[in-house]
Amino acid sequence: TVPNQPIECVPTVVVEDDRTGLSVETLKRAFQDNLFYIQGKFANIATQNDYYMALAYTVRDRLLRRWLTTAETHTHQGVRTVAYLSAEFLMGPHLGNNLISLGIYDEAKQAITELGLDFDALLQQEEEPGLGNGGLGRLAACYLDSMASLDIPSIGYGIRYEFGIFDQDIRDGWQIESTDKWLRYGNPWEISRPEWAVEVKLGGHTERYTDENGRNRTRWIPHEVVMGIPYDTPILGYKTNTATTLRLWSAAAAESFDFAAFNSGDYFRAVQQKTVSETLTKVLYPNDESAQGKKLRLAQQIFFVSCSLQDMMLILIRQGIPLEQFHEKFAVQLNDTHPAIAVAELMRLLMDEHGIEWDTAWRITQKTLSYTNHTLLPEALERWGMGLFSTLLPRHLEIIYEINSQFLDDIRRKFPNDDARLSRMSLIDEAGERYVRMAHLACVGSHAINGVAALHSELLKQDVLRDFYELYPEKFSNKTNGVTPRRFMVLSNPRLTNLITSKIGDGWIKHLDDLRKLEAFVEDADFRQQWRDIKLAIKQDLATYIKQVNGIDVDPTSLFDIQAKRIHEYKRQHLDVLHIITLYNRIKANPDVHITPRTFIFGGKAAPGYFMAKLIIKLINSVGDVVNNDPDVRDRLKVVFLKDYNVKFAQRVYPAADLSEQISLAGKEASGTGNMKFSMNGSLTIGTLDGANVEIRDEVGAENFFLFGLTTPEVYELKAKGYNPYHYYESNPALKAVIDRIASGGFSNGDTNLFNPLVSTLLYKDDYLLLADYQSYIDCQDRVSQTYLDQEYWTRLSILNSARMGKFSSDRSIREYCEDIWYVKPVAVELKEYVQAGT
Ligand code: 8GP
Repeated sequence: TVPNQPIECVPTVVVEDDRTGLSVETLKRAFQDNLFYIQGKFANIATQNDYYMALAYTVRDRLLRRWLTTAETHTHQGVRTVAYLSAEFLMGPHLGNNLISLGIYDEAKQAITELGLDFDALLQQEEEPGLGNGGLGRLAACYLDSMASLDIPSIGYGIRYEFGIFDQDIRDGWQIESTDKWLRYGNPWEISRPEWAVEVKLGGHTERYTDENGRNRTRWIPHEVVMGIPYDTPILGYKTNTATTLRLWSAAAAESFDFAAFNSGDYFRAVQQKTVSETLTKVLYPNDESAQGKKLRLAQQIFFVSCSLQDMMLILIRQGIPLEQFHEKFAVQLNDTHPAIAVAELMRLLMDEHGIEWDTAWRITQKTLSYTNHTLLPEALERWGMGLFSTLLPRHLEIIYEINSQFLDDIRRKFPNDDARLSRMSLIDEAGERYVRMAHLACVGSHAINGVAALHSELLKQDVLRDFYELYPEKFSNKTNGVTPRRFMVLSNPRLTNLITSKIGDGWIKHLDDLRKLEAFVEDADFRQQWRDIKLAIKQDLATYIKQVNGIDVDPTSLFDIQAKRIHEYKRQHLDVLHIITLYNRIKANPDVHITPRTFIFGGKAAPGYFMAKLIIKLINSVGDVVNNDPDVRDRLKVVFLKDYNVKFAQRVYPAADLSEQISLAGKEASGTGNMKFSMNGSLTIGTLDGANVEIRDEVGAENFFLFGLTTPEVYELKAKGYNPYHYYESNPALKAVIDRIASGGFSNGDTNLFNPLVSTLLYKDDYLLLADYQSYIDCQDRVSQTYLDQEYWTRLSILNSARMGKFSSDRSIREYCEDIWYVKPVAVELKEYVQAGT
């Protein structure tokens, strides 16, 4: 027999209760078995990680039947499947979430506790799979949870980076990066499937030839071939039998390829070839919203896209389904432009590898693909230098040229004599050095294009993708982002979950609109007291953590004002700092001034090469050093920078916030999703009319949202008439005093150089209009402080914020994608009884 082929006669498997039962007793037994048989340890030498692994395997065993049955059901029914292609999946720890989905969280906790172990410590033991930078990667993870929970046939395709997003430490106030070694102690959730490996070509050249039917065809002779090995992780839906798959590709050397080198005795070259292939999936690029144009990054993109498309084709071929039906069987979503090369790769596979004609291939491609844009920042729009592109992907370039020539003809027909439009829209940027424009490729090759919040989708149509909107208005729609309430409420905020469920039942976990029922309790003083007690207890926990990690004492009754997200100038963490310094100046001017006690908490990573973002981190820490230790402050203000913000940590932070800072410059944040997670957990928002804030405010009510700042049209207008930040500095004494305190070394022991790059950027450039929005922000923060003094009133607002967040469940987003873009319907998965062989 061939080792990687299924054997003819499949013996029936018996799944007995002992292995997969859900009772406390069976969980205990399985846990002990796994410690012995999988970890190979007696209890007396087992480490915390061994215990974690034993529990993880216990849980994984309980997913398998659902997972395999899901795949089998979908195959038998020949359903249309969503393939979500994303270079990032920021999953967060699996264990707790799987326990929640299986409905055995309490049982597992009891089992582990009865065995004398600390359950929470085992949950904390899990290394986070940080295979994403921020919003875009976390969105992909929320969408997998929702697709599974809604019984949508689906698969997530991505890259199995050996090193995920870097770990962040803070030394002397500065960010220090170190490699994330998440796989170091093994990953119990994944199953590798080397038998389903595929090959990806890179480099080389192309040749024409005539096939046996006399047709002109193209053949690609690559310089290099890399193997993609799939690693599958089950993603179980919440209290359903559907478990979807996250299939991540890992690169390996294609052994056979350099056989010649081995045979000729050039052992070294053959092995070197191996190391090149294996660097492909080594590390996640740590840039959030900026494209770098690195060859390895393009190689990563074609690698995972090609692996995924080939995998889909193999799935059809194995079932005898002709590839002409590809688009009927798969709806492929491109998560930003990182997988946009799929347009050319799908064409190539259909034509060159499977002999389908151009027109048919093009129809299949467009019907299959759809594209989500996640950013308005110009520096995030991906384009690849022609030299690099043609060296790595010579065949794709030919295909792109052909697509482009037909596309430009189309434009000429619809907009005759408009050369400016042609050059704006061309897939190739020919202004100076030549580039391939990936967003244009994605737009042309897809049947649907969407933004991620109402405002963002409008701005795409008016601005970034305006020409494409004019050409294909029917392709455009909005799909406002959402987040999963399973991870971000049930798992991360059990106390609030229990309180809510005690009042309105647990239906809200799958139908988040049901949270509206909480409104009936807003006037119930007991309920408000319970709500407040819970918030206080969570804040107390965070305060304990802060004491342990940062060594700072914070008062849990103070207003917890939190900004947690990637550090970026457009997100304006430094505007938050200007507010802190404003309050500090008020205290320095009059130590007895009334100040509502606040704890300012920041978390977030800066791209390692982004100097200004790193300087903002240093500023936050430096301001903290001064403010936290100045006796005049009398502990009324505290500033804390929490290091190494990630999903695991976010789950701790969202529930503890009183105030969520969503203060990006209007027109810059595509949507935001942290804004939703905070608000669900009863935090109020201070924010601009940016991204999804607009819709959050519409839902919760203007009176329950702290709004400030310029609107997007006002931003455009101000910039158009010539923005002069210095004018704001000169004419606002409070603002001037804040900037002067930084500039004069007030937070740098008198060093006037340290923060100079920041100060001069603000005074003379200020692309993100901090100075223009300053006064409006400060006034709004003063209203926040005033409001917080009335705790009963604040609690009402907090409850209403949670109660009105139904729209922002990722279940709602996924339903919209299914109806408008994917045309995929839920499929119920029934678990079959297993019968013993021979009976
Ligand atoms: C983010 C957007 O900034 C955020 O507003 C939005 O909520 C989120 O995507 C999900 O739609 N964009 C990115 O995370 C992003 O562009 N990441 C870069 C790594 C490519």
